[in-house]
Order: sequence, then structure tokens, then C-alpha cells
Amino acid sequence: MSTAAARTTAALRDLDRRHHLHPFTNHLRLAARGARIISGADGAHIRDSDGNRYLDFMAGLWCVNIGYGRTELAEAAHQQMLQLPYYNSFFQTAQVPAVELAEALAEVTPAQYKRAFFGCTGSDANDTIVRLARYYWQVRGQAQRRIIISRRNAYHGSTMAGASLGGMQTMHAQGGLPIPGIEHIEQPYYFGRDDQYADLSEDDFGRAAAQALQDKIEELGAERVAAFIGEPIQGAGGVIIPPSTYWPAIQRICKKYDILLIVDEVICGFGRTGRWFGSDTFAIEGDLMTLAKGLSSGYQPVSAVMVSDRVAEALDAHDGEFSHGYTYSGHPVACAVALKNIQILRDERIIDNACERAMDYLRDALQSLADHPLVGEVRCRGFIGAIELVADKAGGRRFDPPGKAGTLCRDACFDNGLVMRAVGDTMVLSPPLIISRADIDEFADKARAGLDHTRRQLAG
Ligand code: PXG
Repeated sequence: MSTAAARTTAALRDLDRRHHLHPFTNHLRLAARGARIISGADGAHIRDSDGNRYLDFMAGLWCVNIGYGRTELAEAAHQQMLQLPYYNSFFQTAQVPAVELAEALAEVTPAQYKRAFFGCTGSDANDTIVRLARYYWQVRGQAQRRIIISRRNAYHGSTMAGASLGGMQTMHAQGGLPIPGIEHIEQPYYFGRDDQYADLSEDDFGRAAAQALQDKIEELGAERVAAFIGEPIQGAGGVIIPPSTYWPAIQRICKKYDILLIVDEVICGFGRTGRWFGSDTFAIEGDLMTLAKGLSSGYQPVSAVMVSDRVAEALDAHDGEFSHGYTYSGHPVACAVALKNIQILRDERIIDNACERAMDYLRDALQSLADHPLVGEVRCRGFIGAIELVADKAGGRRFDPPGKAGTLCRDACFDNGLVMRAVGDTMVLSPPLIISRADIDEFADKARAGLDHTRRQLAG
């Protein structure tokens, strides 16, 4: 074994190929090409082992909200490791960073959330939520309320419960998912519809997509339904921004049938939509909330389930134990880093400043790409956006089969120093909140070059 710095890129690629199984990866294709070895980062840019620099318009994987290279976070981890690298909170103990992070989260999240349960990833937080939502109804004497309703194309993680809550067909097809007690309804995806919703106005479509929840509850029987879960904006599903009529209607339906509303803020949380939480942007009053990613800006693996007063009061009144937890629930180093991240977001007014400096500028930059022959629609909210690639701009017709144009565009952009992600033929983006206007100019230039390159390749 030698240090990474001493190894050549070719040697690292070879080791990677032989020893490393990557998440969500076709290894036949990866082996043919070899991984890009990312070796450093600063601000909104990453570097690879050959010294190439890339503008990271995905903020890692929708997570590095305060940008790369914040030494205060490294310092917080260092100090905490020296002070107390680990202790649990299982047997009537607690430690300072977990307590203080819970306090900070109670302050920055919507008013009804005052308690936090910690984990390591968004996936395990959603597993916690499945168990907690069912446990809540058990404690309330309605144990038959077990079903959780989610949406097609949702992403809620990769564990058995997370992938089951998610609505990704490709994930369900591997390994007998979903687990029992999870149901899926229509998603509020308006662009390019060719079904019974195609003739509706966007607002009417929002109401119709929400009506699908009521229909499903009626079909199942409300007395069997525990909760509904949704991302304020579906991220990994292709940045699906719902019509403004959607969330108010969902909220009404959840209240009407007294089912818990779970808001998965793993991507939308911590400024992504231009407010602290997607719940703020869409005025969603949830009962449980999933946090991860931007909670530590990706500097440490840490997640939280925010528990509303309604749920917390039922648990507090019950003389029994919620038999659930992880070795690393409330890990002191992860919590110390997340706490510092929140302090920086607050002290430097990162979210408000980003809105003032860059939000309209980013929207205009995206809009400037709308005239490109490959682009069917651009959309964004705050600092999350999408570019829909289409085969026929005038008719809005999608590519058939889907996926090739998106992959070509992603690779062309990456090769040219811009990181975007492709979801089928939808290019998605979620830059760090600290992007400058110069970064956005760089994005607009490189995205257009990538689109041009993709068009030439599709034509050839
Ligand atoms: N909920 C949402 C809304 C997410 O986006 C998770 C839960 C799960 O979090 P963890 O930390 O377990 O990954 C996510 C994660 C992609 C991509 O390709 C997106 C995610 C994860 C991996 C890849 O867009 N989102």
C-alpha cells in the first residue's frame, strides 16, 4: 500500500476497477472507460487527479450547499475527535454536539418541529420514518394504519424501505420490492404529458395529481393509511417542480383523512429552493421531515428525522420504548460538523445572500438556454433546476428510446469542465449556494457548448 498522492491516475483506475464496487453503476461500462479520480475541491469547483478543473453544478450529489473547502468544518471535526470521538445516546446518555444540533434544528426548521432523531444517511432516516409513523399509530391505538403512500418516480433512498418508498421501477425490479404496505400514486410532472392529463392547464393538473392521493386513500380505506410521503420538489426523479395548486391540495387531503404528512427534505432542505426548507417555499405543514445532505453540506454522513409536536406528544405520553436506533445515531463528530455548517449558513446569511446575488441570475442563465434546438423546457426554483432535452422542439416530442441524449450531454459537459447529472434525457442541476455570477456565466457557456456537441453527435 502507498499513499494516493504517489500513485498515477492509471494505477488508481486499475485498482478501482479491480477492488471497488460503485453505487448505481454499470461496471461493464465503467471498466471500459475507467473512473475519473476526483482529488480536490474548492468553492464550487472540483479537481481530478490529472489536474483538470470542473464547475460542480451538482454540489457533489445535491449536498455541498456551502461549497467546498470550508476549513471551519474540518476544524470542528478535528476538535470533536480530540474531545470525544464517539459516544452513543442509547442508555440514558447524551453528548454535547447531538444536543446542540437538535436545538439548532428546532430553531431553523418550521415551528412544529422541536425534536430530532439522528442517523447517517437519508435512506436510514426514511427507514426510521416508516417505523416511526407506524409506531405512532400503534401508540395511538390504531395499529391497522400501516400503509404509506408515495409517488411514482420518487426517490427516498436505497435501503429496503427507502427504495420501497421510492417510485423507481428499476430499483423495484431488483430484489422483490416494494416491501408490503407501500403504495404509489401519480407524480406532479406536467411537462410532455401525452395521457389523460395532457389537456389540463398546469393548475388543474396540480389539483388532479393531488386528487390521486384522495382516490388512493378511498380505495385503500383511510383507517389503513398511516402517512403520505413526498419531496417538495422531486430531485433524483428529474427535478419535478409541482404546480402551485399541488401542495395545498395534498395538505388538505392529509388533514381531511388525518394521515401523517412526511416531507422528505433531503435535497430541498438547507436553502436549495431559495428558503431554508422546501416546506417554507411551498407552505407545507408536515408531521415528519427527513433531513440529510445539506445538513452537513456533505462534509459528514449525518441525517435527521424532525418530529412534530403532534407525533412527539404521542410518544412522550406513552410508557414504552421505540425499539429503533443506530450505533451512530447522533455521532458526535458528524453532529459537530453539521452544527458548524448550520452556524455558517446562519451567520453568513448564505441562503439570503445567495438569493440576492445569484437566484435571478441563475434563472436567467437557464432561460437563455431555452432557445436551443434540443431544449424542450427549462425550469428552476431557487438553486435546483432542469433542462429537458427533446427530439422535436416544436412538438415537445421526447427521445425514443430515452436516455441517449442525456448521457451524451452529461459526458460532453463533464469532458468540457461542467458537472451536471442526466436523469434520462433531463439534465438536472443543483449548484452550491455560494456560486458567483462568474460561475453562472461559466455554466451557461459550457452548458450551451455541451448541448451543441450533443446535437452534432445525435445528428452524426
Ligand atoms: N431522500 C431524497 C429526496 C434523496 O434525494 C435520499 C432520500 C437518500 O439519501 P442517502 O443519503 O441515503 O443517499 C435521497 C438521496 C441521484 C442521487 O443520482 C440522489 C440521491 C442519492 C444518490 C443519487 O440523483 N438522493
